[in-house]
Amino acid sequence: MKDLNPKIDMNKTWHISRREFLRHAGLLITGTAIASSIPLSACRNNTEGTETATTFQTETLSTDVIYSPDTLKENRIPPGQREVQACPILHEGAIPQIDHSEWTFTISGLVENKNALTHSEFMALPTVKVFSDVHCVTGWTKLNNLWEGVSSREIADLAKVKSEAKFVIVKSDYRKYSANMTLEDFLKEDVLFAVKHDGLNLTDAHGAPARLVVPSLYFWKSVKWVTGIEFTDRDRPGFWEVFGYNNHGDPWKEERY
Ligand SMILES: Nc1nc2c(c(=O)[nH]1)N[C@H]1C(S)=C(S)[C@@H](COP(=O)(O)O)O[C@H]1N2
Ligand SMILES: [Mo]
Repeated sequence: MKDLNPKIDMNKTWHISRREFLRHAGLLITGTAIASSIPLSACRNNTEGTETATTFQTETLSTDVIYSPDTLKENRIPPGQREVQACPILHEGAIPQIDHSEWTFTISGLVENKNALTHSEFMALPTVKVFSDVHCVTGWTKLNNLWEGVSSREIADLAKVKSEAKFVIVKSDYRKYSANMTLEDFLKEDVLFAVKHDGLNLTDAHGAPARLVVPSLYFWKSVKWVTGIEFTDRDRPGFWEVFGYNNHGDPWKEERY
């Protein structure tokens, strides 16, 4: 059985070694297939320097914000999780260099409107704001995130999803990352393709130009550097699900591996 409780330092000097990352993956892979570099990071450590992100608290939010239901719970820390203040950066491989003029968002599968939106077309779509918590399967929880971007429902409306579709695969062409979920989970009100976090544009490290955010599931489902979505009638495991992660990933039920 895999180690469900990696001994990761959850202090502010949060750091995960390559070995721990591999343990996180429940894998023993050699070579360069999986690299990790997860430095201590505020959410903004690599931008212009003068910007400081606001830490939003529930009571400071305006009325146009969608509250992820879990943020209204009295206990917001799921079992086996620990709250961190830092803003960890976690992914396999290197941060892709994305030229926004080349980036597209592809809508495919069981839809009436197959589409490939350019960056400016995507950015012109109506946006929503969502306030959510984030739970990584490695054990860290980051509360109070304010996301802004295009809701999953907006994308589904644009796509005109056929009735046979029951699942989605959200993809990043960069290093072929993907995550699967039911259409029902995807269409929850608090799911969005975020382009901003805490009031500022997403950084490259956190998935710019757009990342999925699915607050009700472990954060591995929240694909960074997203490049498209496929609607399907058959479920197909994504990047980590292939390696034995739980197919669903509900943090409150500890559906980890
Ligand atoms: N494209 C891509 N998206 C990804 C990942 C990845 O490796 N590649 N890792 C996932 C995991 S395991 C986590 S915890 C979050 C981390 O997001 P953050 O770096 O913004 O904290 O991104 C998720 N999305
Ligand atoms: Mo994660």
